[in-house]
Amino acid sequence: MQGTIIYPDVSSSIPVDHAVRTTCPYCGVGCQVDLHVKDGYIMEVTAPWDTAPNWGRLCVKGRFGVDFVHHPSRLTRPLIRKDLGRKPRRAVELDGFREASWDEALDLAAEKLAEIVKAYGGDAIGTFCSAKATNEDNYVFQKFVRAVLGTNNIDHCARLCHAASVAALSYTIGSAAMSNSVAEMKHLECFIVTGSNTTETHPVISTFLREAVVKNGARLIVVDPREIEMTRFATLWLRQKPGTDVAVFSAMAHVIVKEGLYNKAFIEARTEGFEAYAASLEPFTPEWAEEISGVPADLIREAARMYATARAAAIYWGMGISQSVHGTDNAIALSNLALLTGHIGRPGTGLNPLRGQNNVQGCSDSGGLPNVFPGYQRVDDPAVRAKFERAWGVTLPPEPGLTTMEMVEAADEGRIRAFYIMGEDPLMSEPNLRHSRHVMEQLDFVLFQDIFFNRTAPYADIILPATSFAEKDGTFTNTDRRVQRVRRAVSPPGEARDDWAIICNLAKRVEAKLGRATSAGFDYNHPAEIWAEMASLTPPFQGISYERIEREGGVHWPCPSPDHPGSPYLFAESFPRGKGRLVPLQFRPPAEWPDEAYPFILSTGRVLYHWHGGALTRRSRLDDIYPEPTVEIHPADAARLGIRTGDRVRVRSRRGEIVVKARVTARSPRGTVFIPFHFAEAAANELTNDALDPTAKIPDYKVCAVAVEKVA
Ligand SMILES: Nc1nc2c(c(=O)[nH]1)N[C@H]1C(S)=C(S)[C@@H](COP(=O)(O)OP(=O)(O)OC[C@H]3O[C@@H](n4cnc5c(=O)[nH]c(N)nc54)[C@H](O)[C@@H]3O)O[C@H]1N2
Ligand SMILES: Nc1nc2c(c(=O)[nH]1)N[C@H]1C(S)=C(S)[C@@H](COP(=O)(O)OP(=O)(O)OC[C@H]3O[C@@H](n4cnc5c(=O)[nH]c(N)nc54)[C@H](O)[C@@H]3O)O[C@H]1N2
Ligand code: SF4
Ligand SMILES: [Mo]
Repeated sequence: MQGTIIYPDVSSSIPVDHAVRTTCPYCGVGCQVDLHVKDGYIMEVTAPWDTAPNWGRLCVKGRFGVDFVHHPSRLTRPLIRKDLGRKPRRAVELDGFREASWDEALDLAAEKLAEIVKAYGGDAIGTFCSAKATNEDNYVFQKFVRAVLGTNNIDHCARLCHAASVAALSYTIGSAAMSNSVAEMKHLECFIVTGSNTTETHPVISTFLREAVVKNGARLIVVDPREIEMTRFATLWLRQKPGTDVAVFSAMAHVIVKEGLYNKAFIEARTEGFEAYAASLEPFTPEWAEEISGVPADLIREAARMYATARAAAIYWGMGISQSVHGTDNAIALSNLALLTGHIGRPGTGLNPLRGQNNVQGCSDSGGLPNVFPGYQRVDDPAVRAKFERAWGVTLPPEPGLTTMEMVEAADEGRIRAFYIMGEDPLMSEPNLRHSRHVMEQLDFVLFQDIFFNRTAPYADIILPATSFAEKDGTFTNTDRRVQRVRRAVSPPGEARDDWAIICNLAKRVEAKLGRATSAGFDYNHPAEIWAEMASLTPPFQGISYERIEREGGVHWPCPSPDHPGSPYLFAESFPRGKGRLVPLQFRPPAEWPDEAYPFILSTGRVLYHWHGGALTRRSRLDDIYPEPTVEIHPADAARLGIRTGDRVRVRSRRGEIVVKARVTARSPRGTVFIPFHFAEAAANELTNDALDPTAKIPDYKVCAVAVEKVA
């Protein structure tokens, strides 16, 4: 992308200076890696063979993709916008900023934030914490936002990710974390993978899942519109039309009830609402579902029988389920299946939303959400709030704050005047970017903290350079709730500082400007002290300490005391809400559907070699392997439009347009085109729809209507 990394000239026979055990910074699998360092550079990445969760395995990103750490375009000094105060704010590139000292940048940032708090109250500030940063970074961030800025307006990319799974599982069982562990995967007997392109997005987990099929003869049911690699290992592949999951999974439930394949004992002991739920399934016949989804009725029957009659069966899912205006219903449909069959609470079963970012589980666990403190303790529960008020010595706001997309809306309406964005790239990751840009232009103040000048940085007023995972200590929590260490291996570039240290320094300055005594406490010498404070306030973490992680490699929460072994799988005896709720559903169509003007469905998602907005992977060797954006289009559609692989095509929606190269393939079904959202030069989110799921407030990234034409 911009410049190349120049490594020192060392012969491979020279031993490295040291190797440091840490956690991969990319996905939620949380692979353990050893960074081999020579002359301050990470020269090689290997995987220890003797530790969970990856047992020696790594994917291409973990092995070859961490070179972004040494990229010449890393942010190294604080930057201040030259035309500070000009409204509306323009997007400016790096030359629109000047370098500043830490003192100047932090003082100015504190002054701007304090001004807004004084004039409009803390709720006029919206904040975004980071699933790429550590638990400790995020704990301190939410403490600053709540205790000093005085608002609960804090959210992060989980909102654009598994928000619907969280809303659904919180409602049906009372906890949204993945119920079972990675270690169980290779022993699976039967499992459903739906809306998860596992080989590209959770590659190391996919190796264990495939091992279960290849070595143990496990039966795999893939439910996905796209011919992803997992379909090659599937016993059954249900290829539904995008956006029709409630129909397919409810029809499976219909078969299970009609054929008496449900688990009576489990339903009686552990669930509620069976009678009403069973009655609600009446219209969901497989034949009806075939008409809606295109999946043959007999295939739905076969899948229902295979899942229900297995001794143990698990469900794994990803964004195909969650990122929909009916995402909550989709995930409830999966929860209904598990509760109906009793496939939960034992090894090899469970409801398993595969978490995406390296620390998206941890960022939520650490309180990076508008409605909860660390450990999902509700901000509107007076007893909980009193506990945090005592611990932090402040009065805390009692109402839940706004979610990501609600903050964007509030900024549009002038209720929010400033954003503080740490380690996110909303101007690549939010839907309908034209609208997001318009909102950024209206704000009074944008504080931005990242390791790179990403595509959101041009809208910043002040840019604070942070350290990357390789330069800091802390913890990440992976998809199966395993808290693992992140360890400093190399020195930060220039004057970059750890996120938690930047926030502490800023917090003290804002407190001073607001004339409040420093009572909340932002004096830490090491992230271990931050973890200890968070654990002391968060019952499920109380048995986890840095010393213990050092000895055991990682600990699965909940772990309420030092002698507790940790919890690789959940819900053996009961659900956090007591009984599991079986919930009647209705099928509803997507928010936008193809018509004459926009005849194709656009589905967006990921490829193996790239990460989200590309801030990291496009500054890595991985970019040489997959250097440009493409649109996947079915051969029949391509032939009709005269499009061949390599042609440039224009893709238009009601919100914007982009030009990309065509890749003609039958991987996506006829009538659907697929575009990865990693490429700024053709950002898929120019096209996507910002209609939201009413409960989870997640946008529909998997279905919107577009027109496709060849560029002459
Ligand atoms: N290489 C790489 N890996 C990543 C990431 C990355 O950016 N790059 N990001 C990480 C993050 S944050 C996340 S959340 C995960 C996401 O991981 P995934 O959820 O696996 O990623 P997506 O590419 O969004 O793919 C979702 C799948 O949903 C399917 N799908 C589309 N429409 C529907 C539908 O209507 N119903 C169903 N059931 N399925 C549908 C698609 O065909 C695709 O197979 O990946 C993580 N891992
Ligand atoms: N069209 C479409 N859009 C989507 C999706 C989709 O499937 N389709 N998926 C959605 C999903 S599931 C997600 S999770 C979001 C992801 O959306 P984002 O979280 O906005 O995307 P990232 O590119 O991962 O942004 C991470 C930023 O953190 C920075 N960073 C990395 N490490 C550190 C650190 O240690 N400290 C700090 N301060 N910064 C750091 C990186 O440089 C980068 O700028 O995108 C969503 N958007
Ligand atoms: S599977 Fe995920 S955690 Fe493991 S190496 Fe690949 S990107 Fe990193
Ligand atoms: Mo995600």
